[in-house]
Amino acid sequence: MQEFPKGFLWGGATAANQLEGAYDVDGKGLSIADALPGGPERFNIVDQPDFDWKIDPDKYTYPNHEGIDFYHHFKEDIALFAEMGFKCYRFSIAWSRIFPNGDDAEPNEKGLQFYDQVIDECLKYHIEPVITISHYELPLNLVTTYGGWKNRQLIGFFENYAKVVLTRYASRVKYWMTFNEINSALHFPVMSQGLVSSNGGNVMQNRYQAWHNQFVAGAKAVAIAHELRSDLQIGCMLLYATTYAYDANPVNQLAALKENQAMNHFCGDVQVRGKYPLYTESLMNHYGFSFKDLTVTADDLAVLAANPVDYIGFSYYMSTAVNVTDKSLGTANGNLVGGVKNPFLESSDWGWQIDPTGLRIALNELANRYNKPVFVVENGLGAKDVVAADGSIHDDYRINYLREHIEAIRGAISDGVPVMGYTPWGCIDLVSASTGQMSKRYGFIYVDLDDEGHGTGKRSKKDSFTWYQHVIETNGDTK
Ligand code: BGP
Repeated sequence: MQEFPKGFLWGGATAANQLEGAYDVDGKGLSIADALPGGPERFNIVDQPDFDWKIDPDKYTYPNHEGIDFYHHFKEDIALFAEMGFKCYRFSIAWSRIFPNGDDAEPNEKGLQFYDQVIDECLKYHIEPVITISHYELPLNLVTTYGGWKNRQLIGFFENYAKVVLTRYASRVKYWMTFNEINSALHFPVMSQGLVSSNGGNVMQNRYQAWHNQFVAGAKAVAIAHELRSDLQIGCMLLYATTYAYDANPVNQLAALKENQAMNHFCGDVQVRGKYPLYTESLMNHYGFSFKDLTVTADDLAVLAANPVDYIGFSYYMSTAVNVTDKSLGTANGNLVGGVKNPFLESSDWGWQIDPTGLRIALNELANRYNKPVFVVENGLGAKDVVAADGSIHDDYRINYLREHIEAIRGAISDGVPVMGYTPWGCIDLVSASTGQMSKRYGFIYVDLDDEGHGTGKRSKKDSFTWYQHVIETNGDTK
């Protein structure tokens, strides 16, 4: 049987805004995540023309404000990760802890000290930190005052922020990523770009302008990182949903190819190859504008060309299928990707189509497209867990999902794909990005909190905890 490489980075992944809590503690400013309502309201805001980002406790709940209070429990939580044998831990830095308003002249030392402690706690157990610089937590002021990422000024603010955190932590942290799921903005630009419909203009042009600014900002971070430490690895992070044509109808095949270009490949093509792909103009024309309509300088293009990322980090939860010829087919749900229901696949409670083979395909596609290492930095099953009377949590459905996906990674390795590691999402239960609530759980570690944030916050081990511990200990035995 194909073995996992020595030094394979087994671990888990989280994001600051979904677990830290302490949203206004020690000088932290507000971020987008702090102003997003929990529950069904969350997804509706993107199309509310008058959405104004005002925190309104009478109208909304804000589960991110407390999270799972990792801010005060990180030692206990990292000790549990260590007990599972984690080789790495992927987390993000909350930009608004470091620059509370995003445009501040000086960083907030207390915020920097918090991540000093988190990093040192990981290193104490020989856990390699893997840091996402920006994960759906843009400082709110950059949205309300500057209009989000479509404003070029954000390039400078981000560069400043990236320089501060990279300089502070680079000697202790080798693995980094720039923007979480940068391509998710195609469908939901709120969390990653700070854009809502009320920004006006051609909404798709806004998104592509915002992307351009993010590409340049990310490339500048890559330059800073490599200057600080030549062996530092800094990647992009893509939301990858393997996309099939529903059938052999060439019309559907072409539609699937276009969908792949728009969703799965565009951002990676720019960030990994350092230049815009050949299909750029056709893609933009489809949305009613031209590349010439964007503000892009010659210097921007030079920065992109000089600073491609080192590896491709990506999240993988599901696949999707495209059919433009038969309108009677039902839509498959997903938080950020749609498509039609694939009759060969089962779905999670939230309608996400479970497809381990799709992960093997994704790994082959990405590694061979770019000829660079790939890192599965998110994967997992969101499910409702039940605590038995004796306190145990039997999450065999999660174990089955993860086992099949790890076996798919093994398959990809046997196909010749250089896979750096695997960090399942939400290794400890945390607030869901799409629902803003707790009951959609991913963790190996259960956290006693409900959708209203009520509960003891106590951590307990699910069955998957011991199972994953064995996987890591044996470097890949999933039995
Ligand atoms: C990705 C995000 C994560 C995470 C995950 C699961 O899109 O990068 O932040 O939350 O999906 O999604 P959800 O929490 O909506 O189930």
